[in-house]
Amino acid sequence: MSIISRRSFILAATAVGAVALAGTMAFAELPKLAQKDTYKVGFAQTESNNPWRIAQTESMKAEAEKLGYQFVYTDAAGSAAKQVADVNSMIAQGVDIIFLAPREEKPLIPAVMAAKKAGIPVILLDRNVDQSLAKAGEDYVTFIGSDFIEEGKRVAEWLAKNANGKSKIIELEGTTGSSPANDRKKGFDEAITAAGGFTIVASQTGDFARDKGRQVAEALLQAHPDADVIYAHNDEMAIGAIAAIEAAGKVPGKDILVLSIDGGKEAVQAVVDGKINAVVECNPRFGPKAYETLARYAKGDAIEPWVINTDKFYDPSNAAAELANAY
Ligand code: GZL
Repeated sequence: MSIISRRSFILAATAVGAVALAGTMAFAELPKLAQKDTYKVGFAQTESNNPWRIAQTESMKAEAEKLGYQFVYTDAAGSAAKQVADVNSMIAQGVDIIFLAPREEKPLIPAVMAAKKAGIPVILLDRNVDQSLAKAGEDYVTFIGSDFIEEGKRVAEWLAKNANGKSKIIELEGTTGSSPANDRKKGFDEAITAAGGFTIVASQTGDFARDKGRQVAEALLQAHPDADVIYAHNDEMAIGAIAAIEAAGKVPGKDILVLSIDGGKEAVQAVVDGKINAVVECNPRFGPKAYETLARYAKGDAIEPWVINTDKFYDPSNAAAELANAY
């Protein structure tokens, strides 16, 4: 090989190497967000099967409109696979940023990575992804949401203080594989076990849905007639369980304690009425904090890996006074 052709070969090889490295580096970098007067934002919702999710969507939409942002919305109707496709469609539409409420922790990883590869930053809302597969600050900007382990723990701590001898627990779990279901179970089960004197006689998913919650509660009450506590991972299933308890000829809140998480108006009213004994709030109004985090990120602020939402607590001591503020 002549000197000239050898030299040009080395230059060419170096250039190819640099491009490949740059390409790899680009995938390793968290996409940035330019500071602009307006944005085209995507919100990939998991489903609209209950008041909580509807309130979350309304908050995200209303705040975007207030800011004059273009709002691209999709509803996965309860399918993680469709939610991945929804994110891919937002990428194709060239949104500036994607807000994603991942239905389950693992199946939405490809969506997070596809957005990153396309140079579009993702902010996770309300539900998280599996931390062994994707990381805040590397693969997505941050997770904005409640501490679900703490929510489950707070329910258990209230029960340990107020059970008055009741001890046989039926647990109605949220959507299988979702971070709120996983962590509300972990937080409650660990704390109630540590308290001693309680038994979880059955634990089954009601998919965060009212009617499924009612059906599962009916079946489990028949299988466990000695059950005297129902812990539901959300209000919808707790309200379904109330119907099941009454169908069994028992008094909810008295014969069988009912504990819940979310704190929607209907559940807080049920606390006032004595049918639910205590509820940990999980506020769905994400809009203000979501777009405030967008603005901070665009400005170049370092965003904490978890922007934590604080949750209120409702029981007979404050439910009537707090009812007007519930979502
Ligand atoms: C919690 C959220 C849960 C609510 C349910 O952040 O993901 O999903 O607790 C909703 O009501 O379906």
